[in-house]
Amino acid sequence: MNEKEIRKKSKFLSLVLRHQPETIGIELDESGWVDIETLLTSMAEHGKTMSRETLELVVNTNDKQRFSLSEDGMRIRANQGHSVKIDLGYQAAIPPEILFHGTPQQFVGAIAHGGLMKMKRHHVHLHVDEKTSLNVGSRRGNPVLLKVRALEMHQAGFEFFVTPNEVWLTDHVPVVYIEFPR
Ligand code: HQG
Repeated sequence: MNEKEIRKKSKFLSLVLRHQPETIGIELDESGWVDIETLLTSMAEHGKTMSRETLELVVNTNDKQRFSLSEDGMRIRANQGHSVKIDLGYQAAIPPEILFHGTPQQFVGAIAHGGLMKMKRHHVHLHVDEKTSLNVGSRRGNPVLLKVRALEMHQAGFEFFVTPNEVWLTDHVPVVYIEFPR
């Protein structure tokens, strides 16, 4: 299987494990998990047949570790990025001093007014490194790198969560904690 095919399968898994499980008639539990047998059977019934080996390949080679298997290997879930209502159960954590957020140029004006908002997702997504953030921002336009004074926010009582693949999540970043490039 080539990279393009793997990416396509990963996108499909993101769709059903984060946004629209109903397209293949499955339900996620309250923490976002689904039984792998159920998932693969339902995919096959909807013309999206995938073997267990392929599923594991997609999970293990994923550039951003988007998915996790349960410890017993029976279940799978997306690590973050859901629009369906679930509770990922991540621990609150103390963020580093600075976290980054990459956004396309066309959103910067709105962010300068309302701060960073979670939009359709459950949280605002922040990263520890500039490169990842710039990649995120470049998906929809010319990327602009915003710096968030995360530790200061934490000290002021804002809650942060960290995912297994080191995406930092928070509810809202008020404008005062954002440094915009000049
Ligand atoms: C922007 C991908 C207007 C925000 C990536 C972003 C990431 C505002 C967009 C992960 C705003 C939402 C998350 C405001 C924020 N006014 N626009 N007040 N506040 N925005 O995709 O952070 O491939 O929901 O800057 O790699 O871009 O899914 O969030 O541009 O890690 O695994 O509104 O998604 O990972 O877009 O991306 P998104 P994001 P996956």
